[in-house]
Amino acid sequence: MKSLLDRPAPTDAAALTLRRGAARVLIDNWTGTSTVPSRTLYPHQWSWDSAFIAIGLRHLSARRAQQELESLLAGQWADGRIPHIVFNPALPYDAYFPSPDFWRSSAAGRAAGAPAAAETSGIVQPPVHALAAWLVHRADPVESRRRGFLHRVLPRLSAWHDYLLARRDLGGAGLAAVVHPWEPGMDNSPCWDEALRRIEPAPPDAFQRADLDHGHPADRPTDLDYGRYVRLAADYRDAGYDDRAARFAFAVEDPCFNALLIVSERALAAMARETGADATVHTARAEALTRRLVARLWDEPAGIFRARDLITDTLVEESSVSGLVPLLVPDLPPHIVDRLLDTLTGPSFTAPATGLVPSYDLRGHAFDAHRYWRGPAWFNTAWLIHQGLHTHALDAEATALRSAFVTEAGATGFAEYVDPATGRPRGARHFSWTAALTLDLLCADPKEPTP
Ligand code: 9WN
Repeated sequence: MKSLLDRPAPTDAAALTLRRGAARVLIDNWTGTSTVPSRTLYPHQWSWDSAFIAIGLRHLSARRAQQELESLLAGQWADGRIPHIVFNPALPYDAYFPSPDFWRSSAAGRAAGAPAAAETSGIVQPPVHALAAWLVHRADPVESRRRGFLHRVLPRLSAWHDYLLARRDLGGAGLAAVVHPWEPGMDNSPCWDEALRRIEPAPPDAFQRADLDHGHPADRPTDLDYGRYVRLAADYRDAGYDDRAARFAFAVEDPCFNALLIVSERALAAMARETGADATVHTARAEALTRRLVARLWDEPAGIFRARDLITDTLVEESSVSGLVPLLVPDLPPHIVDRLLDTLTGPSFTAPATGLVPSYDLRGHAFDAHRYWRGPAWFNTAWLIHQGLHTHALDAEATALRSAFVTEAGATGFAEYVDPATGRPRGARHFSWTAALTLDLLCADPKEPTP
């Protein structure tokens, strides 16, 4: 990619207005060291949000994009995990639930290597970070080299992947498992319903939700779901966040999570080549992960990747957008790419009103156009699928999705998600990753290859 100064400024008036609007959201949500997903609903730093945000910020300031990732990495644990939230110590506990006094990371996570200087959660989110770091480097390689950015982040990102592949290989087959519905980032997906039914919820008076102060109850998970989220997180905390000691009641191999790990391993290989380090370990891992993803999670009759529930060792018979994200993986067998495209463009995932991709099968029994990850269309998954379509030279489909994305992002004031049937905005507005990824689609070269 050319450096920022070498790239032509956009001349189209509508694109310029959108670009300014997206930049405004990112400026308003910047805290001085990182970007909050939303000033109201999510006032701390979130892990995969920061990666998506850095991908957009690189078009405004490569330096700030580096800082976004490095501030997140400052919350990394000694065992390699990148926590899903790094808390802002200046905010009161009731700004978000679960708050630092619930996670108690610096005390309960001490043996697992939680930092003493920052309070964080103890669970993780999808590994988009190495992909983001590579894209940030590519946006301004001169500035990146001058600041030694890759030299600083490569060891930390390698340790993060080592953690996932060693401590989180709970199925013993070489894929990373998630142990809480917040970890795959698609918290309330119907994919987790069956597994969650086995969990005894925490009693309602044991916790106080903060999300309903800012979000509409119809858009958010139910109290019963929250009770189960709390139970799972508290049990993990009480086991010292120790993956070898904890007895996980929820353990799943998720296709989106593992596809992102593959692409991020490829990004680590690219970073290693760039810095003169050994890339072969990362290339070999990406190849092995790709084979395992196909062997363990591809559902041939359904034409989509599915989550594997490790407690029952069965594929979860629900189709969600997570199962389409592996389009990102360059070395997928060609017939799988063809089948994924059929599913993406078929009746289960075609939302004519918006042209975006619903988070769950439009014809599925649990489809809900408003409620969190149970149907609404999200912009981060659209961006990932857009990159995947380009990866497989499906340029016409990628262009159509890009156009739907920028139209809906602009029309909804950078909403967190939209009703795929009407295009109405839902959840938070001025949502950071929607703005950041809009900027990326407006500014990045669509032919820039995925690592
Ligand atoms: C819990 C911040 C996060 C996203 C997740 C999204 C939502 C949190 C919540 O918001 O989750 O982590 O309170 O619902 O599901 O993907 O990272 O934007």
